[in-house]
Amino acid sequence: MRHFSDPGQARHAPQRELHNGGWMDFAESPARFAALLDALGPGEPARDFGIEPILAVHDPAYAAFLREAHDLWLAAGREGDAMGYVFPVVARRALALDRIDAKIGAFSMDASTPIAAGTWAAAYGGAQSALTALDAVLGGDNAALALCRPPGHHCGADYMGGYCYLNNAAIAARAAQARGVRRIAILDVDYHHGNGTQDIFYDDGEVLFASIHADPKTDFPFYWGHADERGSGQGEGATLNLPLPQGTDWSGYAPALDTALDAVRAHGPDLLIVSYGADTFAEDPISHFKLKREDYATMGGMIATLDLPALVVMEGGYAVDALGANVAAFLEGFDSQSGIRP
Ligand code: SP5
Ligand code: ZN
Repeated sequence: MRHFSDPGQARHAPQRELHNGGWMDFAESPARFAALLDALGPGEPARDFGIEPILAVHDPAYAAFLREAHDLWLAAGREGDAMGYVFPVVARRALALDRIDAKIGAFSMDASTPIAAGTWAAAYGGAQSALTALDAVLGGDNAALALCRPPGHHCGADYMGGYCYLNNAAIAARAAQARGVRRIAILDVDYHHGNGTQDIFYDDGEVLFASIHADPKTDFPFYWGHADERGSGQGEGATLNLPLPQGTDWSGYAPALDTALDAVRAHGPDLLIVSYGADTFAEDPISHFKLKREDYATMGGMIATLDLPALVVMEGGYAVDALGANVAAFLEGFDSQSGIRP
């Protein structure tokens, strides 16, 4: 399958993140993007579909904040990356606070999603990559890959978190709907639960969100991704969470993937969006599953047997030296089974 990206995606380069009570080097580094381009080749450039498809998902006030936050940070006399340290649990948007720290807290869910000088350019470029890859699929390609970076699945309509600023999968889903493809399945195979994507489509019965991830009882993002979260209102039953324990290898993963694929088939979508994270890899530095490289080929092949037009959107994966090969294995597995009916 063809792949798409925007050179601006390299411009997001925060220095460090806060967790477990201390600072560590920012795991979602520009080196990830370079590794993907090294392994897969340069691919094709994203086209610019403008801000409108982004605002079909994200609150305009949140998008404006993302755009200006680093400038406000510098104007407040700060150095380095903009980061929050107070997070409201009540009245999240009831107050229009001017101070940069108050804005960051109101628009975020964690302290490991810093805003650097190039963050907006990279997030915007990544969203355009997803829209360009979607356009390839709607134009007749059976599948396309968007090398989004930063990732997207942790951010909601009006909050950032988990290294994510714009929800690329959600933006593509809404853009597809605007072009008449109403029924969509989003399959999220990143190690972490895609809480932002779940939030955006929680009440929506047209968009199935099915996710396989580390049990939030032990892993980020903790407050979402439990098996009893199944959607609400019109979306009741259109959210499927399949949490798995730390240490899960392919023998534990494959049955969950079968369950998720059954749910996708039952939903009867006209488009599949895969939120693909390679942080399920055994050697991932921040995660605790035990998948091997060859498992990604099997995974890609199983997903291809759905025989649906597919947009693959890059999410996490922090074993930088192995990332390109892990994504390539997924693509090879997918492409080898694509067009073969089960
Ligand atoms: C897109 C994506 O994969 N985001 C992940 C965000 C995870 N952020 C918090 C990670 C905390 C990991 N702590 C484990 C420490 C290992 N020594
Ligand atoms: Zn992840």
